[in-house]
Amino acid sequence: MDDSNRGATRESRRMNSEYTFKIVVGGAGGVGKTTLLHRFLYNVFKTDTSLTVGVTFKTKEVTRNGQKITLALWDLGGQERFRFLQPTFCQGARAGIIFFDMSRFGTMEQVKDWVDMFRKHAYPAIPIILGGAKLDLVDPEMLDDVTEYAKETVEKLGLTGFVPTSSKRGENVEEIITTVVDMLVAQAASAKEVVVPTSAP
Ligand SMILES: Nc1nc2c(ncn2[C@@H]2O[C@H](COP(=O)(O)OP(=O)(O)OP(=O)(O)O)[C@@H](O)[C@H]2O)c(=O)[nH]1
Ligand SMILES: [Mg+2]
Repeated sequence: MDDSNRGATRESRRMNSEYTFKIVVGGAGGVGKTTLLHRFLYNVFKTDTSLTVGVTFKTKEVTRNGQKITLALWDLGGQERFRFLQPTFCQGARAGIIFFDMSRFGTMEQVKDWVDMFRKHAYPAIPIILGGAKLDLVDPEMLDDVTEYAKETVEKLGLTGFVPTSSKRGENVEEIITTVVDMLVAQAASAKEVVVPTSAP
């Protein structure tokens, strides 16, 4: 376990959380990952983010259905030059969110590389949500096409779903994270229910 993971676990114990989930957030440079996480954490649309050098890491406690959950959110820098570092940070992740910029179609091209990296370095069946960023910048005439394209990508790459978001308007920011959290809680709860048969005497 690396230092930040240890930190998250300590934090989780201190806050008496039932679960700690590490979530990795990827996607091409400048698509809006840091801005979305900032909006989620502080409910502020920050316009002066600088590019993420390597990775940043934040924890937040959330309550879902009366359960306290500690989220360890890993914001991976999207610039190509940091790509060689990212596999290390994927280790131990329970879920991933990969963003593309809905106003820059080209950023979708990198989604597959991020999917491959999460599957290889976190675990093969890691649930991954495709996040569409900057919904507020999409030309309304293009919205149907972008949505269609995103849904096709979800299908083609076997992802869990697509959530369009706008950090500027605050649209679906909370929802994209809670979708992941609820999925992980359900997964963890069903794992707990598995009864291991005792061997016959
Ligand atoms: N209009 C609009 N601009 C946004 C939105 N989200 C992010 N931006 C802008 O997009 C730019 C890049 O955002 P970042 O959050 O730094 O992008 P990033 O994905 O973290 O980039 P890297 O750290 O280089 O990987 C910033 O100028 C943001 O203000 C949004 O929802 N709407
Ligand atoms: Mg960033």
